[in-house]
Amino acid sequence: MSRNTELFERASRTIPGGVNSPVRAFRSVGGTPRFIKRAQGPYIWDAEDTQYIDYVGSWGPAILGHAHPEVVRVVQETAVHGLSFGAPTEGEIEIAEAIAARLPSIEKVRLVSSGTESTMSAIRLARGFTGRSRIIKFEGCYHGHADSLLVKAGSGMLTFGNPTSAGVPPEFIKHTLVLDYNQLDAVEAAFKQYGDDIACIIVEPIAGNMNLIKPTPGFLEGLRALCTQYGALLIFDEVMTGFRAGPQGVQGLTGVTPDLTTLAKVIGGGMPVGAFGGRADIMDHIAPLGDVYQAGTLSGNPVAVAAGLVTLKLLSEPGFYEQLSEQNRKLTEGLAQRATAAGIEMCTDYIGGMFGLYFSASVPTSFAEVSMCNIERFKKFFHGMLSRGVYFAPSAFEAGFISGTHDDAVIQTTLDAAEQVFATL
Ligand code: HOZ
Repeated sequence: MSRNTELFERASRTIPGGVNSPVRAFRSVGGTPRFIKRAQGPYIWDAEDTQYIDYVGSWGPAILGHAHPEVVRVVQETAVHGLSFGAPTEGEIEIAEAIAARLPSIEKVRLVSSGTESTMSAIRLARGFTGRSRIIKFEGCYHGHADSLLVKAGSGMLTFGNPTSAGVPPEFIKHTLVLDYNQLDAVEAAFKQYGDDIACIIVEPIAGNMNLIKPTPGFLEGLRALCTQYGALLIFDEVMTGFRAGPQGVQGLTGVTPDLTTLAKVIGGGMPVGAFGGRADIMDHIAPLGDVYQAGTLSGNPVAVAAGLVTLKLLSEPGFYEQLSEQNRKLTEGLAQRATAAGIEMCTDYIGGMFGLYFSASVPTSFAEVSMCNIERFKKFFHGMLSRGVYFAPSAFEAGFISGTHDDAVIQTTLDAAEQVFATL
C-alpha cells in the first residue's frame, strides 16, 4: 500500500473524510489525496517524496512561493518572543497601516483569523450599520462557511454538487437573495422590490470559487451605482483576489470602490489571518466603539501578522506583479495552444497570479456556463498531470494560482507534461 493511501486510511478513522477541508479529499476527481510533507518555492513533496509543481499554493496565500526564506526567518524570530498574547501589539498597527496604505477604500481595518470570519463579520457590520436584514450574493460565489452565505455557494460546495449546506435552517437564509453573477438586471429588479431592506451586496469582484470568472464590463460599476442609490453597502470579497489579482486587488484594477473589503490568504503569508475594512464611519460601528459585536482570541496573532507584514513588503518590490502576470500569461496561453494543437476543446483565462482552465469552447461568464464545462475531461487532465508531477486543484471549480517562483523552466516542464496529457484525452 502506498504511503499516501496508508495515511489517508489512517486519517479517515479519526478525521471526517480524512481531511480538514472537503476539497482536499479528491472526491470529485477520484483517487487518493497527497499528504504533503514539505514545500519550497513552486514545489511540494508528498509523503512518498514525490515532487510536484504546485498550482494550488495553499489556495492562494503562497504568492511568494512556499517557505520564502525571509518569511520563514521573520516567523522564527517572532515566535521566540511568544506565540499569542490576547492583547494588542505594534505589529497589528503596522499591518493595518500597510493594508490601508495599499487599498484607498480602507480607512480602518479589523483583523480576524480566517476568510470566513472576515465575510461573516462584514455582513453583520453591514446589517448593523444600515439597520437592514437582506443581503445579495451571487450563485457560485463562495464567501466562507457562515450560515447565511452557504446558499448556492461555490468552492467545495460546487465540487460536491450540493451548493446549499444541510444544517442551515431556512430561517437563517431567508434574508439571502441569490442572483446570477454578471446579471445586473436581476440586481436592479431586487433593489426595486426590496431596496429599503437590502443591507449589502457581497461579491467576489473576480470570482475564484467557481473556477475563474471575471466580471463583464459594467457589472461591478452597476453594483456600485445601485448600492449608492439605495443606501446599501457594497462588499468586495477580496479574500482570494486581494494582493493576488494585482497590487490593489480588483478594486485597484477596476477603479470600483467598495464600502467594505474582506481579505485573508495573502495577507497572512501562509499563516491564518483575515481582515475586513472600509470607510471609518462604517467601521466605527464595531465594538468597542459601536454596537456590532466581533471578537477573537487569536485575532491579530503576532506570528501570523509578522508573516503577513513581510509578505506585503516583499510584494511591493518593483515589477513583482508584472513578472507574475507575465509568467501566468505564458502558462495559460501555452496550455491553451497545446490543447488546441491536440484538438481538445479547452480555453484559459488569467489575472495577476490567478488563472482558470475550462474544458469548453469559450471562457465562461457565469455559474451556468461554467457548469457546462467538460468535467470528465478535466478529471482525466488532472490525473494525467498529477502522474507527471504537476499538482492542479483537485476540482474543476477552483481557480489556479502561481507564485513568484514559477519561472520559465517550471512553466516549460508544466507545458511539456500538458502536451503529453492532451494527447491522451
Ligand atoms: N476557499 C478556498 C478556495 N476555494 C479553499 C479552502 C477550502 O475550502 O479548503
